[in-house]
Amino acid sequence: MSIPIETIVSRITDYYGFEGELKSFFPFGNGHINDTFLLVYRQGEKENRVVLQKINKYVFHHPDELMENGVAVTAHLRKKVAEAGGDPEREVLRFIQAKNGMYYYLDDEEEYWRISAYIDHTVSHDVAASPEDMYTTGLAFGHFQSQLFDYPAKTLYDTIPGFHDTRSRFARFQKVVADDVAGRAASCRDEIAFILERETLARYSMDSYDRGEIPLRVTHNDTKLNNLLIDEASGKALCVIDLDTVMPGFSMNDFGDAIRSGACTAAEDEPDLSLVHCDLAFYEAFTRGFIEGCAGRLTPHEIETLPMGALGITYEQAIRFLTDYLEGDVYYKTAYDLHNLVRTRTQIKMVQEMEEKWDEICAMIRRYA
Ligand code: ADP
Ligand code: GN1
Ligand code: MG
Repeated sequence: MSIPIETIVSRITDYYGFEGELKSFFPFGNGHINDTFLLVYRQGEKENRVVLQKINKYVFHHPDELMENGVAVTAHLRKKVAEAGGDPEREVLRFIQAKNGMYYYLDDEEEYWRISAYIDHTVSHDVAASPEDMYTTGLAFGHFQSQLFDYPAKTLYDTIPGFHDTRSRFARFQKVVADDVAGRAASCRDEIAFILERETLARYSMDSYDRGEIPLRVTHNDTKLNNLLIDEASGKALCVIDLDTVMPGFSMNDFGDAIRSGACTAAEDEPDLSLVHCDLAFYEAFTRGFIEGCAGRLTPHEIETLPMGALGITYEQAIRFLTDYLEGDVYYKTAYDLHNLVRTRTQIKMVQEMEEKWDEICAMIRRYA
C-alpha cells in the first residue's frame, strides 16, 4: 500500500521548509520512468513552483548514488555556464536541499522523493516541429557533452549497469522470448523475428569500443527530445534535464537517441505507422547542431559512427519496448495493454527507414565530418 500523495506532499513541504501556502499540485510531464508532480506554493503575490519526483526503484537500484551523481554533475554544469556568462538558474537543473542538508526524502516505505527547481516559461516537445528546432536541440545535446568533457568519469556511479550495452540486451531478449512469462510472444512473432534477424546491429557499439575504436565519455544517455527544455520566449533550447543516466557512455548513443525521438515524424506511440517516418531534413539539422555543439571534440571516427548510433539505439529501443511487452509491462509506464507493442512498431519502422535511406544518411554525415 503506498502512502497517499497528499500525505507525501505535506511531509515534503515540512521536510524542505517550503514557505507559503500550498496552492495546488498535480502530475506533470510525459516521462516514462519517474512519478513527476508540480507543486505550487503562494506567499503573498509571489509564487514558488517546484518539481517533485518519486525515483523509480525498479529502474534505479541505488537512488542515493543517483542523487550523488546528479548533485555533482549539476555543480559542474553550473560552473561551466557561469564561466561562459550564462544563467545557471535557467540553464542547469537544480536539485533542492532539504532543511537537514539531504537531497531526497525517504518515506516510510523506503521510496525516494526529490525536488528540483521548476524552470518556468519553458516547454518540452515529444515531436519536433521544424529542422530549426532540431538544430538547436543538436546544439544543446552536443554542448552538454562538451561541458562534461573534463568531468572525471570514474567518479560517477553507473546508475543502470549495462544501460546501452545493446549486445547484452539482445542476449537477454532471446531469453525473454523463450521464457514468454506473460504469454504474449505469439502475438508479436513478426516483431521478434525482425529483431532476431539483426544481431549485427546489437554488436556494433560495444564491439567498436572493445576494439578501441571509440572512446568512453561522460554522456547523458537519455537524449529523448522531451528531456530538453525550450525557452518559450526565444524558442531556443535552454536546459538539458533528466540527468539520472548521466554516466560513462558513447557519443554515438546520445546522438542516436535524439535522432530516434526527434527525427521521427510522429509520436513514439503512434499506432498509425503510415505517419511514422525518419525525416532526413530533421536528421541533418540535428547533425549540424550536434557536431557544432561538440566543438571539435569528436574524433573523425566518432563522427563516422554517428549514423550507426542512430540505427543502433533505435534498434535497442525496439528491443527494450518488446522486452517489456513480453515481460508484462514491468519497466515503462503504459496506458493500455498493447502500448509497449505499439511503441516497438514505431521503432521498427524507424529502423527500416534508416536502413532504406542508409547511403543518403552516410553521404550527409560525410559532409559534416
Ligand atoms: P522521467 O525520468 O520520468 O522521464 P523527467 O525528469 O524527464 O522524468 O521529467 C518528466 C518531465 O517533467 C520532463 O519531460 C519535463 O517536461 C518535466 N520537467 C521535469 N523537471 C523539470 C523542471 N525542473 N522544470 C520544468 N519541467 C520539468
Ligand atoms: C525512458 O525517462 P524518460 O521517459 O525520459 C527511458 C529511456 C528510453 C525512453 C523511451 C531511465 O526515458 O531510456 O529511451 O523512456 N529512461 C530510462 O521513451 O530507462
Ligand atoms: Mg524524461
